[in-house]
Amino acid sequence: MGSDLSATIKEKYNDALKNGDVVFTQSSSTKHKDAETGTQYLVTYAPSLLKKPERGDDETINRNPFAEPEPELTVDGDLNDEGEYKLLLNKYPVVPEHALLVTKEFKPQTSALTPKDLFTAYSLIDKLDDEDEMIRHMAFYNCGVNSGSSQDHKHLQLLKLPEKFLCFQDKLCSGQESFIPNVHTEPLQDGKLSFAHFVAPLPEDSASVDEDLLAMTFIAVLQRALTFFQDWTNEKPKMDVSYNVMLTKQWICVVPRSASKSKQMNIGFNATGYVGMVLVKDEEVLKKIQENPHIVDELLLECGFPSTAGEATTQYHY
Ligand code: B4P
Repeated sequence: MGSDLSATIKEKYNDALKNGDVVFTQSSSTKHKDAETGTQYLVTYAPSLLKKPERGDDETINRNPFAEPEPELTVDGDLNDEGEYKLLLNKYPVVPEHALLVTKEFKPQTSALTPKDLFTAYSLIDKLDDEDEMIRHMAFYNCGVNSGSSQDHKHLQLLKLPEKFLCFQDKLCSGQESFIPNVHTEPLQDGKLSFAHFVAPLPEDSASVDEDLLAMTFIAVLQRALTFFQDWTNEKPKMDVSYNVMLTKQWICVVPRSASKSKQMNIGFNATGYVGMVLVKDEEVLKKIQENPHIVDELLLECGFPSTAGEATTQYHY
């Protein structure tokens, strides 16, 4: 499909939308700045999603929408003719042309990303991004029950990033050379944010990015995230391993997760929340965030783990 991938997705999406095969959710988005951390949040308010069934509801049990996806949503039934992936449209997008990279064979959403998963996602972003037009995409993977995922068949998601939106990871990586974290060099973490997140900048030139580089970088950041699930104290022996992976052409980030939803407010997060894109379904929550955007940082901490910025890995048991 090459460079016309973007046109193929657009055409498929427009047809599916027109024919009612894609169910687009209307929303309104506003930007808010957390004065304490300097972080920008894009808050998307979509009240109609409150009615959507969630993980665990009767309607969501025993149904795998990716086993035999609707042809109307299938952008490519065998991506790159490799027999490994399908590229689908998200049936319930909030952002147009939201695509899903799904394994052809069933694999669980709790399994780690493989070098091939990472490189396939990176190659798709590389085809879809347009530097001249300032069009950027992010691939993300919600792994494990506390990550915000609702489907158990392994899938990554591909989303166009909002125009003129800088994720905190962009600021963190700005002006940084790419590197693979190791025992001497920690992944980047923004010391102002309260929740743990591990970021590594990627090479500027996509020709220098291959499966090995992505795999080594991913494993290095993932290992830091997995530290939180090592049962050193036996305090939480049954905690499920859950994390979010976010990948752009500029960086890769892993965020360990302790909960999919907040207990203090009616809001949950998937990977998008941990780049500052906050989906809100409840009006009360929207009002609270508007009054004090710093609440988002507190909620992200509640659903994640405390930051380890400034600590050496040995200090947090890596
Ligand atoms: P998961 O990883 O399992 O779950 P999710 O993206 O967190 O979405 P969820 O379903 O929990 O919905 P939510 O209310 O949080 O991904 C499964 C994906 O498969 C979803 O995208 C789902 O829509 C899609 N899907 C389900 N049935 C399908 C079918 N039959 N065919 C094809 N695809 C199917 O979020 C609602 C929507 O908004 C989701 O699409 C979500 O990805 C998106 N979203 C969440 N936060 C966002 C943000 N901040 N900005 C933009 N979009 C956002």
